[in-house]
Amino acid sequence: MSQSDTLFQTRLRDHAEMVATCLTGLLGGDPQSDEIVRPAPLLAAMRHGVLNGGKRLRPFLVLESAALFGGSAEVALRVGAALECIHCYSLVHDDLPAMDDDALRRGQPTVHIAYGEANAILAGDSLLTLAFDSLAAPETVTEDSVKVALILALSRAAGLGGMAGGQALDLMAESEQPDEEGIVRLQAMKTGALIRFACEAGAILSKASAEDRARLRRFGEIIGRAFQLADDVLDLTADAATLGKATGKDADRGKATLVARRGLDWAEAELARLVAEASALLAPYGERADVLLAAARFVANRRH
Ligand code: GRG
Repeated sequence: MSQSDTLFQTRLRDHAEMVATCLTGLLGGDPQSDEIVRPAPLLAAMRHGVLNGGKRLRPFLVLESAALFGGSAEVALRVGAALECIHCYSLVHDDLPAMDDDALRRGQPTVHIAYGEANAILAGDSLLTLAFDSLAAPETVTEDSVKVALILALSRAAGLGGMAGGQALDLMAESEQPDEEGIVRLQAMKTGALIRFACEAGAILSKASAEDRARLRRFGEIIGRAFQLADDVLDLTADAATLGKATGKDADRGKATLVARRGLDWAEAELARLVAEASALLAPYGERADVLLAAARFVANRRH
């Protein structure tokens, strides 16, 4: 393992601890101003869906892309925690019987198994809202133009033309068999959009130049694509105990993935190509981008 890969592992672990502390604070029992009460079963379901491990990769990307441009780590942490709320909501809803119907997530019972379907739906709804609450809160970002840019970018990444829309296309793909372009597009929306936002957000909150922002956005698109490709490889090759969730679901549902169409050898070559593209993209930042590049390698090579 190279020095930057070791540094990446340490930072991923350290950042995850900070993110968990921040999320624990957001999910406290006391109502905030203008809230009336935080119902205990709903709060418990939300906490189960959020404070149950997870790599916290997306907040890591926010923190590290902000660090690249000298942005505030405190702000990046709160933006990353907001993003993690949306990621966790998507997992809670994705696991519901009407979607992927999963009983296991991060090695534990899914939220609807532990707290019932109604609480799981409401937990997802409340996490989505909490993310924007956290972004809008005065202690997260003080400058209005930055705050609005973050809220707009996250809305576009999470909603109709982003993650939720990608999930809809994914459900349609079970019966409509999209072509490769269609698969790439739906994956860029379903999985890629939040990862793209994670990388771009660091540039936004640091008030980086338009050129730097576009570069980080492209980096996010590339690693988002690598993330989904690696996930499809894992769905085909890993066992449920290693992953902490069910596997083989894509094939069971007749879902078209690029790996199923092109094969594992192609997928490995494509992952290497994406890492090389990411590396060329961040070359102008020199050593300062080493940890982000280690993140790209981690995403492409992850086996759990
Ligand atoms: C329900 C609106 C809605 C959207 C669901 C993200 C998503 C869209 C569905 C999840 C399906 C899935 C397993 C996609 C593969 C990529 C993915 C999001 C994997 C889980 O992310 P990790 O590995 O998980 O970052 P941890 O547990 O580390 O947070």
